Amino acid sequence: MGEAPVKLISSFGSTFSHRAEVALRLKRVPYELVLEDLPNKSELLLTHNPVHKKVPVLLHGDRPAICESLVIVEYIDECFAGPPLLPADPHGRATARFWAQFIDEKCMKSLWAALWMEPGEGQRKSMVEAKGSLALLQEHLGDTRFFGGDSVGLVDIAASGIAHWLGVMEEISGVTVVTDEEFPALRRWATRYADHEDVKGCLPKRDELVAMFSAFKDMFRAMAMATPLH
Ligand SMILES: N[C@@H](CCC(=O)N[C@@H](CS)C(=O)NCC(=O)O)C(=O)O
Repeated sequence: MGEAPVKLISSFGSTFSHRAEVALRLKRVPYELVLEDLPNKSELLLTHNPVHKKVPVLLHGDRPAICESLVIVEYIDECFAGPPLLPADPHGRATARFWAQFIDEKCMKSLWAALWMEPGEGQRKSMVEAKGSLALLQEHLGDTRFFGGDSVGLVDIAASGIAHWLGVMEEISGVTVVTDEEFPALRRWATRYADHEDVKGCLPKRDELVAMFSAFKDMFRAMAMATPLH
């Protein structure tokens, strides 16, 4: 099965798609990248992810598609040889999954609200929550190079949005969450992650992200206000 062709349905600038692509690169899996225009979703995407209609979607041979970025990363890890993305022991694996889920459920949601809500009580509470969650994440990192130890693993991949996309969103929204003073270890990790050879090869350029996401500023604000965290 390992040799069957791999196709990744992705979209430019998608942090979730980056997760799947970087996993393929770290494992040295040849793949074809199919870029979606999300406002005009293709039949390919709608057919293979009829439930969420979102990227990334992984197609491996003629098996049914795999959806959801973290599920895809784990599938790639199990299916292909190459450096492991999760620890070998069940406890280590469970711990990595816990932190990957923490990033999506706690960090990303509060960061989004802190960055994009109108100034006020809700935004202030979201900022406190975002910084509290990032502080826990930083504590979990400790003084290791990567969350995965000496090499990039599931948690690093899950946190890629914090490493590369957060700075872009901070610039566009005019709200700063992560500074060198408050989060020195997290900032060092972010640089290390973005400088990693396999990561670099599939990170969208910062200025292109700024250009793209600037156009969505009003939409982001409206979305954050429509579903406030607090
Ligand atoms: N939980 C999903 C989130 C994927 C996601 O939100 N993808 C966005 C692009 S970054 C998307 O396809 N959006 C299209 C839409 O919401 O219609 C994952 O981890 O894969």
